Amino acid sequence: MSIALVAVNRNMEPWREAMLAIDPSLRIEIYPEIENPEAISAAVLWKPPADIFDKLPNLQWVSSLGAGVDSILRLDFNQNILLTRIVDEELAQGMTRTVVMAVLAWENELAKYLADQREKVWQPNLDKPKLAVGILGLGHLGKAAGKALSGLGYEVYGFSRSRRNDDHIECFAGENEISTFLSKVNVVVCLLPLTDTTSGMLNHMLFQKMQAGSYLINVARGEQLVDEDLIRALDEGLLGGAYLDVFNEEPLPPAHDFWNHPKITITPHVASITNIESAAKQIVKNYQRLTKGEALINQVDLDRGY
Ligand code: NDP
Ligand code: OXD
Repeated sequence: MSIALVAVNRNMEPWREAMLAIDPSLRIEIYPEIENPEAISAAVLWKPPADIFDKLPNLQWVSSLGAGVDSILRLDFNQNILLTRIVDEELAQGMTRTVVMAVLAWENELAKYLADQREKVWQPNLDKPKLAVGILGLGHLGKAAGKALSGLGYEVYGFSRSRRNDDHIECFAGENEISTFLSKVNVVVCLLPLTDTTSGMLNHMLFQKMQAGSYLINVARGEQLVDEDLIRALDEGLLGGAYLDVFNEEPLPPAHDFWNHPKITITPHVASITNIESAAKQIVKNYQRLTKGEALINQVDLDRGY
């Protein structure tokens, strides 16, 4: 039995080394140089090619290389294959720091002061907004970000599919409560998994339910945002600004309107980067469990899609 590492345009050699450092007996091959595809029973995938499941016909288990599994489930995924993802403190800490950075930059008008500095302009705004932050998605990452923001003294609200309880976050759940949730906040952070339900969820109708001039932070998936609706909402003043780390098309095409929009801040899908060493530990542990016939950790519910 061998493991395939499949992440096109990514150097997977450090992943192989990290996994072999934990268990030198593993047989690991890096796609597309797979000697015997029939012998591959497990694969670590990131944005896999569309025909990957035809090329590796005997997979028993697939792990995402990150937290999201949307790029795997959008393919013709055989429901008999076990699917796991990375759930990791380092990933949560990285995401928390990015979300905190985006909230602090908005609160402190960093973009305005950077522009003022370039013009040597001294123009303090002494009316800082009082921020109430709403987090869409109270999973591993959303909860961690919410806790940190609450620790910094922000009011924090959260929205999830099923009801959650949290010491730091006032929790809302389900379609009936989304309007109330949105009415309470002036910053919305998207940390939802991409599923059929969340695709296109960040749209004009949702923006209308937020307080006028709210800030949108999307660090989840680009497909959750309707690009034209964001431009419209910013131009109408419905939203005050947006921080975007993820995009419908990545890399963001040079001609896209987001690049030059004065109210949009862009980073290239780097909100939180999977730590190779800690992810390798989980992957090797799961592989060992698979070979012993034990239940895997961080398994994805294929019916829910996350
Ligand atoms: P989890 O699966 O732990 O949490 C998902 C949360 O979203 C849960 O609270 C879930 O509700 C909620 N949710 C799912 N569907 C809905 C819905 N339709 N309506 C309301 N709430 C919903 O995910 P993680 O926190 O680990 O990760 C979230 C996403 O972040 C990943 O899927 C990935 O796309 C993205 N990500 C982005 C990175 C980047 O660098 N930009 C890095 C890492 C991740 P419930 O609690 O009821 O199940
Ligand atoms: C992830 C990501 O899902 O990096 O882990 O986007």
